[in-house]
Amino acid sequence: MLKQYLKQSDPDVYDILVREDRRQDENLEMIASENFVSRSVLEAYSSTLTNKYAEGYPGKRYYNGCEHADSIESLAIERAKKLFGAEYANVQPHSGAQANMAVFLGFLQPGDTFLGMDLNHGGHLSHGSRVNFSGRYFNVVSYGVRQDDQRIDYDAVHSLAKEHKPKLMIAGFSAYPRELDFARFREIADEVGAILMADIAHIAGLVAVGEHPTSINVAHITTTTTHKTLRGPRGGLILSNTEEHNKLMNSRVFPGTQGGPLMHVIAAKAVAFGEALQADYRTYIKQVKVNANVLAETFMERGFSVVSGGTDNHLVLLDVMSRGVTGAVAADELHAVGITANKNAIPFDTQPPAVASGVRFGSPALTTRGLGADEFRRVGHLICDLLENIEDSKAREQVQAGVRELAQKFPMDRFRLD
Ligand code: DSN
Repeated sequence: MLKQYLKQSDPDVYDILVREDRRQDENLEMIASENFVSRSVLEAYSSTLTNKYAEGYPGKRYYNGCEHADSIESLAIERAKKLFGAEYANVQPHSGAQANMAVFLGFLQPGDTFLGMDLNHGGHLSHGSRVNFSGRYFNVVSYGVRQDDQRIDYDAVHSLAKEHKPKLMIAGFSAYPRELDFARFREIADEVGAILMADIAHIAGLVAVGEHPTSINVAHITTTTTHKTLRGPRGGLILSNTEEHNKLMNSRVFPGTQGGPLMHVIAAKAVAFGEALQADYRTYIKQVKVNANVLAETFMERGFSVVSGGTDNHLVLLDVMSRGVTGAVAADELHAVGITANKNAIPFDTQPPAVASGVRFGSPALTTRGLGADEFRRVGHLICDLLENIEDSKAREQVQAGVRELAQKFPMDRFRLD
């Protein structure tokens, strides 16, 4: 419906949107942080709630006319609490970074020290990168992974915490393929009197269905995005366990860091949380893990080096430099044959971030599209075929044909409103 009007009124925008639909149809989406939302999520997202200003919280708004905004936000909160087994939820953050900013504003003063995972070892921009607000306004101490097995060195985290006495510690990542030990993080946080924030943006879907140990009631505060494994609209979420922390987080989201909430996005979050509470979502998440594992195994069978020797979650970090190709070249070459993934630093990378030695792959989007273990094995081989024959145009054509065949076998129509 939406696009039929747009086609008439604004053909320029319409054309771009149709081209994006086609791109999603024709390519295999393997960016670990992306997914495909359902039609129901899209419908809620494109609802007239986009027109409504609703500063404040349900029952305590600054403007009138918020009765339905109140209902939808209350429903989203209840579903989020049920899904994660949390006492309190704030569904207003526009993104994961905004959720994190609200936590920093709640527990830290400018110049205070916090401990987060190094971006180059798999952390996130908002966990203390020098170019991000988190690194500009606070004193950042970073932890990383061990060189030998590329897993988080909890003893080193412990030593850093004792030495620097951070006020806040972050357990979370954007490129770490292994389970996080939230209980160990909390033990360390308690010893030094720090608040523990778990950022489960990548693994929220796994946590929700018990396919990754939960951070709820282990960390003081949990932040997440809603659009990665959780398969909802783009956005953020904060979960907490006590009334005191809930009040603090609410005030730091609004008026602390945001103005009016995006009510149409909150409606779409409610739909996505409802979907994640269904039994088939658990089946989906289990398949996400199986598929990522198959991909890692395929890479290793073909002699490629995979960071940490495999995966426990939805992502695989492939060390392409060990085969003489940079992450940037590998990601561009993959893009040229229809596989979308991103270059990524690997731990102890010798290349600058814009070049990088790795490529990060994720299974969430293609699993939603319907690909199973056999297809992921096939995709893994196609990726290796390309990376092993980067100069060979015939090999490239064969890989491209394989990608096209898979894409056609799993059509995307059911993810569209028109
Ligand atoms: N851009 C996201 C990711 O790809 O992990 C994190 O913000």
